Amino acid sequence: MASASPTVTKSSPKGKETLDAYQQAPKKLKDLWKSWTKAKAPFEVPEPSSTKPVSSSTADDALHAEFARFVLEHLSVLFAGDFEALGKFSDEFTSSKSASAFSLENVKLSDESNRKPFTEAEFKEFSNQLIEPLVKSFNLRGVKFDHFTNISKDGAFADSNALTSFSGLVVLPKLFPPIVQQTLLDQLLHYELSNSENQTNFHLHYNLSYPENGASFFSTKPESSSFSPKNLDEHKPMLNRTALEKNLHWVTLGGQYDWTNKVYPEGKPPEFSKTIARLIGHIFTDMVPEAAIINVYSARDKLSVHRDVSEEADRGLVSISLGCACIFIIGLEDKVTRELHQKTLKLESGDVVYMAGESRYAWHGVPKIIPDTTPDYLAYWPGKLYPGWHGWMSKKRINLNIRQMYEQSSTDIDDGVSKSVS
Ligand SMILES: O=C(O)CCC(=O)C(=O)O
Repeated sequence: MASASPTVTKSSPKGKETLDAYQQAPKKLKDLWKSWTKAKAPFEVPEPSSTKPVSSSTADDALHAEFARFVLEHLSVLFAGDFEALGKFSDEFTSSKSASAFSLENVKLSDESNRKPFTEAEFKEFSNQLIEPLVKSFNLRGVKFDHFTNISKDGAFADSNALTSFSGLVVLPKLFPPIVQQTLLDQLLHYELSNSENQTNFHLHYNLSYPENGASFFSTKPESSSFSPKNLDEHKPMLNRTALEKNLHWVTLGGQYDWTNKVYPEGKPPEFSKTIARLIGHIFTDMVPEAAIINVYSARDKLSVHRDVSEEADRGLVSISLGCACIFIIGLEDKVTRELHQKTLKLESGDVVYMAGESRYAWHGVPKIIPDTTPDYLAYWPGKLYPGWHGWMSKKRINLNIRQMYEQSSTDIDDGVSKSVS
C-alpha cells in the first residue's frame, strides 16, 4: 500500500536505483492482478511450475514440537486457568509418538471465545520467551541472510516462472503458530489501534474519541459512535460497528506514513512497540523494525500493484498474514533480459513473507481475499468478552507490514531488555 515518495534520491541506499513511486506497474502484472480479482471460489490452483517447491514439512514438524515444548514448559498462563485444557494438552503432547508428529494446530488451547488478551507487560514477557523457539524454527527453514534461499511453499503455485527468479524473496509458511498469531492480533487491534499517536485511515476526515484508559475500541458498544466527521457536509457520523466492520483499512505504527504525499514525515515518530520490534528484529536480523502498517482487509478488498520505495534503507520488509487467506502476486524484472517474472502465492494465517535483496522493490499486490478462511483459532476473535464483536475476525485478513525507514537506525531492539538469544 505504502508506495513511496515520488522519487527517492535522498541518501539513496546502496544498490537502489532511483525509483519512481508514481511509475505505472508493468501491464503484464496488472493483467494478472485483474484476472485474479475476477476469480471465483473454488480457486483453481495450478500445478507448481517446473521448479518443485521445497517441502517445509520437516521444519514445520520441528517448529510445532518446539512450540509444544515451549508452551508446556513456560506458559500455563496461556490456558487462562483452564486446567482441563492444559491437562489435555499435556496428555496429547506426551502420548504423541514423537515430538515431531505433534501438531500444535490441533490443540485447542482454551475456549478461544473467552480468551483474555495479555496485558502489555504479559505480552512482553511472552514474546521474550518466544524469541528463542522462533529463531530456532526460522533457522530450521534454512534461511541465511548472506545468501537468500528461495523457499517455496507447499501449495503455493507459480504462474510461469520459478521462485528462483525472485532473488531475496523468502516465503515462510506458518512461521507463527496459533498462539503467537492470537497474541499479535490482540496487540495490534486492542492496543495499537487505541494508541492515539497511531494514525488510521479515519483521521483525515474524522475526530476520534478514544475509549478511556487505553481500553480497546472493541470494548465499546457497536451502536455507539467514537467517530465524528470533521466536516458534516462531506461525511456522515459513523457507528462504531460501521467503522470497525466496514471502514477500518489501515493503522500506522512507529513512522507514520503520509499516504497523501507518499513520504514519512520529518521529526521524531511515535515510538515503535519495543516488544514487536524485539520479536521481529531477532528473527529478521538484517533489519530494524521502525515503521509498520496494519492493513485491514474485508472479503471484497484488494490492494493494487505497487512497490514500497519510501524507505531510505535498503533493508528487508517483513509481511505477516493473519486471518483469511489471500492471493498475493509479485513481479520482478530480470536485470539482464528485462523480462518480467511474475508469481502468484496463496498466503495463509501465520505465513510470513520477507522481501529483501532484489525483491525488496518488486511490484506486488493483493487481488483477492479468500472469504471465510480465517482458521478457528482466530475466527472467534475478539471473543465473548467483547459483546457485540465476537467473531469479528472471521471475515477479515490482517497484514502487518514492517519496515526499516533509515539506514542509520536509532532503534535498539534490546533496549532495556536482557539478551537471552545468541
Ligand atoms: O497485504 C499484504 O500482504 C501486502 C501489503 C502491502 O503490500 C503493503 O502494505 O505495502
